[in-house]
Amino acid sequence: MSTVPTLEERFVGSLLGLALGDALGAKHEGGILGGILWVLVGGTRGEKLWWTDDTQMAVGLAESLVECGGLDPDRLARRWADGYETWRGYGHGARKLLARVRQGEDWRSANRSVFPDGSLGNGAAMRAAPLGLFYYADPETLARAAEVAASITHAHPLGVEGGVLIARATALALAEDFEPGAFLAALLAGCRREEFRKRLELARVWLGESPDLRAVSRGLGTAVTAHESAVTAVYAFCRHRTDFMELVKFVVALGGDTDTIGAMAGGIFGARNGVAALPADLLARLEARERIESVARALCASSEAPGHGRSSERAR
Ligand code: AR6
Ligand code: MG
Repeated sequence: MSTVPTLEERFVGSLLGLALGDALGAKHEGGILGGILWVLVGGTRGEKLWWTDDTQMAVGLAESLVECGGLDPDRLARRWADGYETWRGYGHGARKLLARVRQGEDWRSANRSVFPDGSLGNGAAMRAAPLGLFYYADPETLARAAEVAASITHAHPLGVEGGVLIARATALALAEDFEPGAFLAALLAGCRREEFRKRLELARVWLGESPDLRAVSRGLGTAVTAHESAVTAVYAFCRHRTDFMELVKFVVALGGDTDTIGAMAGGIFGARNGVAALPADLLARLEARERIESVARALCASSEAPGHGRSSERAR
């Protein structure tokens, strides 16, 4: 029988699960054409499993939380802008916005420069796991920090809600006692937007059923928008919460934004099951595995450090 993972193993599992879900989903995003494009830009060079913008931003966020002892949105915005790499496959809005921040513009204006009401893409949700890990013991600060971190690039209320939902789901997955019905009920209790609420309700109904792929993708969505992908990832995890490869296969079979749904679901899966539940052969091929593992350990140490509550005041 497997043993219960430690908190540190869950932190490591979450960030590695996110990166692996992203890397495995990447060559399937956008169907056959998307796969060809990913190969052409270099994402599947050799044996390595290369990750996309999802992991690039999640790792940047985790490193920033450790370095600053909490969320410092100005430094985080600069880190994300400096870490931008074209070939990772950023969303069009995110690419333009990060270029403006790199040129010195404040994120508070840049985040409405492409879409006047802000982005509602799933970019805030795809990278939210480190926030759920770092602030897991303080749900109110977690929600506030997730809102601020989301709005650096995703100022639209739907984009923000996606970031908050995935951060909260990751934190809830760390709980000792876990039950999917209670997990979805807790997510619903803290969810304000109808676009997310109706999908969470559907996911709750589906816990007792096994709807086919078509029903899931129609009912929950597989798009690049936050409300049409974040709950899909939460549901995918609820359906395949003990077998990582079954989870990835399900996400890939759903189609659409497979890397990002894989990243969100993988981060929650890893927080629940720990690193030992991830396939070792694939982890050995994962890009920058040591860097991810090391920041996850540091994140765990700082989340438990004395003064953590004080430093998290910066999230206000
Ligand atoms: N109005 C209309 N369309 C919008 C709006 C809006 N307010 N906001 C976003 N879109 P973006 P992301 C559409 O660019 O969320 C990558 O593959 C618009 O078509 O902010 O960071 C990532 O890995 C825009 O280009 O990017 C994710 O999988 C798109 O939504 C995915 O793309 C994405 O918003 C989204 O990344
Ligand atoms: Mg993506």
